[in-house]
Amino acid sequence: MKLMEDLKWRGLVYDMTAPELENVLNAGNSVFYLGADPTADSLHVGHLLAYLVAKRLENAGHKPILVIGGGTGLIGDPSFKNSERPLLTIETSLENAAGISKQVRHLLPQAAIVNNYDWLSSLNAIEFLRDIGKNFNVAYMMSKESVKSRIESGISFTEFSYQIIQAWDFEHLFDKHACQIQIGGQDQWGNITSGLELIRKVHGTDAKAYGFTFPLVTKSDGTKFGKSESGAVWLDPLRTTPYDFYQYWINTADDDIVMRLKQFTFLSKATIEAFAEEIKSHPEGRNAQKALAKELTVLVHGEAAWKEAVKISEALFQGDIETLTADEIGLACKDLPRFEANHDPLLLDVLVATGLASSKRDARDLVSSGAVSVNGGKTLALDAVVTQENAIEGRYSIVRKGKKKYVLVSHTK
Ligand code: 629
Repeated sequence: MKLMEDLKWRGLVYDMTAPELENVLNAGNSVFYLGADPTADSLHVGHLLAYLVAKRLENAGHKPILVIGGGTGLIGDPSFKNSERPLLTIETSLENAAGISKQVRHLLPQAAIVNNYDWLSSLNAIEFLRDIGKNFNVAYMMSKESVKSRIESGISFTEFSYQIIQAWDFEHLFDKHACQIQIGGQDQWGNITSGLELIRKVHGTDAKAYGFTFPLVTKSDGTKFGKSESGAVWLDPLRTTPYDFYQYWINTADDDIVMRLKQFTFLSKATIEAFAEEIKSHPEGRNAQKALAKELTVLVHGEAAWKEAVKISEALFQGDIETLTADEIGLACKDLPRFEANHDPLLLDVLVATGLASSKRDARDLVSSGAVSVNGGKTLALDAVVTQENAIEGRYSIVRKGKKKYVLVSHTK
């Protein structure tokens, strides 16, 4: 399948600045670029789609330049934002840039990665206003959909100038690296077209340069993509554990799963169409979700992290978490009722305190009827103590009522 046909089938084409870009993309030998501002020290799953589109272009023979916006991050992109961005310090912007460069390198190991601080930081005010600013009409800048609402509600000259700075990046890459195409999400249309405006002013109206945008990722229930109860889903394993990352994708709604497989995986059309059938006939197997979670967890965190996430998920599902290591239990059980024990507690007290038993009397009945186990072993003694000595790696004990109800005793002595 040709690149454009594949991108369309995957729902990854929002807009293009010229119809001939289809042929340029299908030909597969152009230089293109994608930028990201270092507003945090990690990318999140919202960014991931953009880098996957870049990878698709790369796979089709195009050469990516990935711009890390160490310079633009100091200005703040106002596109579709309803308030002014807080200014980053230079240190934070460059530190964050280093963090996301590493992630980007991991996603596209072959790509050229550049930081626009390297060329933007030496630009002086006179050059900026004479060589670049002179090419922009203020009415043109104000008419952009991406800043329109802010013209009324308030925008600093700093953020208003952002589109010119991003435009200069494009012109710089066009001029110095023969970069003809900029890609970005639909929110980037205004900045991308400003770049084309500048390229045409500087290099003439025949200059061959193009913009390509992909759509925002949406969810069928109307909630925001890329957010879990605990906030954004990050690529950094210290911010979002690989297990939680895996869980995020596993929890994709049946209504969204086919679209998500198209956008976020490199699985073939035939494979995805088979999943589309399966989700209709056997949704309970959640095989499509498992495939999506596998592809992305392996891509971002590697094979071993994916295996561990699967192991934890299965242990929770089958109810044998006693088979996990202490670290895995820590990951798997962070949403379980937890009893923090700084001394060895009485089993009955654990049952009552965590709500597994409604009263001390209920707790006694449960224990003497054999419904309670500690770390997989049945406990009938009413004076049983949950000891650190017998805990898994000295850290956790699993107290279970029946098959599926359990709490975690965390030994903190
Ligand atoms: C300098 C900076 C450039 C070109 C682009 C940029 C960054 C751009 C931006 N992008 C978003 C970001 O950094 O703000 N001004 O968070 C984000 N992007 C990926 C997609 C996007 C976009 O990183 O383009 O649409 C999200 O899907 O919002 O010379």
